[in-house]
Amino acid sequence: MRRTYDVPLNILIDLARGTLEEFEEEVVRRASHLRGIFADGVALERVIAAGDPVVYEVRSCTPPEAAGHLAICSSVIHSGRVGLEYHMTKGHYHVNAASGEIYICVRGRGYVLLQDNSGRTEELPLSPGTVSYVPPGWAHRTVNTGDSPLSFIGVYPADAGHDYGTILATGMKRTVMDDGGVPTPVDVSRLGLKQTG
Ligand code: PAN
Ligand code: ZN
Repeated sequence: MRRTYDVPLNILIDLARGTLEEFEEEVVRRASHLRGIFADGVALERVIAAGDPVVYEVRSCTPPEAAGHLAICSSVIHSGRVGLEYHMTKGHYHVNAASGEIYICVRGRGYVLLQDNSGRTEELPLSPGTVSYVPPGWAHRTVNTGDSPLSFIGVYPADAGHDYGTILATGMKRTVMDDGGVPTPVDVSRLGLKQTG
């Protein structure tokens, strides 16, 4: 039965996996959905040709997209690399710029990369128990730097909307690279590679 979210209710999270057990929508993003996201487009095409792995999966509860309601989702980013970068999400601004978000990390290790449209950037490390506060107006992208899945729960205004186009057009300033075995936040320009797609 589809939930209408007009009465109080509980939603179950599988705490071992860090995923919603009850949800209305699921999105599976494979490497081939992420052209233009990674700095090393050649490495990405190799990963796609080698089997096009699932990079991340998002389950969402979908209350009405109206002021006052809160959307809840779980994201699992599988461990993996594209060139010197790690598996990561597309990243987005919220269309309604007044919408913030919180991420509650349940499993794994990584970073949430943030930037605002005045050029400020921030990287917040993620590990089980971290609650990351994304203020209104900050784009956010999540990176799994570990050997196991990174899972987190996101809570945000149901009418936030997702703007992927701005990040696709401009890229994000910062990324995380494997620097001699150490996941290190760096300027994308440090990678010196061309994006494709
Ligand atoms: C998250 C993200 C999720 C996937 O639920 O949507 O982690 O990332 P992309 O949407 O950038 O592909 C969230 O921030 N929602 O607002
Ligand atoms: Zn968001």
